[in-house]
Amino acid sequence: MEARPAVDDAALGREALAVLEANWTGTGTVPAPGLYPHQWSWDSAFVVIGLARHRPDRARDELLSLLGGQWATGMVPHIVFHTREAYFPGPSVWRSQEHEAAPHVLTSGLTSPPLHALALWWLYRHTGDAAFVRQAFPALEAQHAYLASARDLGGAGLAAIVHPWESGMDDSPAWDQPLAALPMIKYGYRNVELEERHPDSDHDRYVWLAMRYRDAGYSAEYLRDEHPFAIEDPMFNGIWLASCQAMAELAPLARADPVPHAEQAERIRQALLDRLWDGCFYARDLRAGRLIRVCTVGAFGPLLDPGLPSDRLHAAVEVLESARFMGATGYPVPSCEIRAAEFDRTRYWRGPSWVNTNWLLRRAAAVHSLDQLGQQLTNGTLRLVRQAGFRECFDPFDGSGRGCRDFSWSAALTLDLLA
Ligand code: 9WN
Repeated sequence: MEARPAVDDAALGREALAVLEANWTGTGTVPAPGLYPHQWSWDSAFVVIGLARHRPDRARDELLSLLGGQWATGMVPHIVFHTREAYFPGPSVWRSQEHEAAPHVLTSGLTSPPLHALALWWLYRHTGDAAFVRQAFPALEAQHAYLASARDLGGAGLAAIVHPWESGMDDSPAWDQPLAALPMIKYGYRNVELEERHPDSDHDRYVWLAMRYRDAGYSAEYLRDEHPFAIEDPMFNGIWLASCQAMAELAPLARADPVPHAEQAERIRQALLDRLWDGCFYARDLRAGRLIRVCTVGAFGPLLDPGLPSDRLHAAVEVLESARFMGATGYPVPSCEIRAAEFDRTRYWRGPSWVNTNWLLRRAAAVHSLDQLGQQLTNGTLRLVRQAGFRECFDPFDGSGRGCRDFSWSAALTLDLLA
């Protein structure tokens, strides 16, 4: 494992700010130099959270720049292409410019976990900038209205993801079964970096799914009636619920009605409990009509809800602290339970620990006053970045770094953990 010279908190904070400075393009923060040369949606929300105390000006620019990619439907895309840097799949695959609802800036056609209202709330909490809340609020209201209308494919109050990329956890074992049910596609697109991340067949299926949606004109009716991948994910919906609660709290500042946002949060809570709970939260495959019984870090998304009934909270925390997750590894929190056949400590969302999910779980611990758990998550995460740097993800057993270096959300959330 790579050794780094010991750094104190102040030096670590300076390093984190330097990474974010280097990854700022003048319009937005790229997730990492090289592999990810554009603005990714939930990455940006994490950057806003991390910069809230230190660079509120930059945090505001980051959020507005991302929201500049919002479609007239309210959809906030998972990638905004501010530059011409090559990336696959890039603008020529998504062809957003051919869609009447798309903005001038080029974007992908998919969305991503709706963390943005929680990020705005975080920024307000640290700056008290009500004018900015008023400015950003309508776009986030539209984002939530889009999810409620175009993505409630199960009709019960949850938003469905229609592509693994929309989960932010693209190669999670939770998507193995629904992907395997798709036809075997062979495009033979070659991208060495992506091939290291995903087996060929998965990548071809990712592209095929995206192109089917595109060719159907990114239509909500097509998603409802035909699209073969539709999943209610507990992390996506747990984040959405937390963002609805954030909207309810911010609404008075924006001279808006908090009630619809609070009601939306309650609908999501009820649907999470009714549809995704069976001893822990699982994703539901709407096309196969069943739960996907592999327990991943996504299972803990609903813990972000302060109103989660205490029996479910305690049962879920027991799983989190057990030898299935944190109890068995030296570092928090493996992205898949380690006893699952699919667990792989070396491959992205199939085992490694991530700073962003650790941060979300630490937030969940804070809303439930689980102080010891929160401290364990904070200390373990800081230990990872101190030892291995701001890597994309980490081996949960020995803490060694994996994926990209100088990864923006690892740096941004470190700033928050140090505060
Ligand atoms: C596909 C940018 C993104 C993150 C996701 C992470 C990864 C892309 C990929 O990188 O996804 O969008 O190439 O696998 O899984 O969470 O937003 O950092």
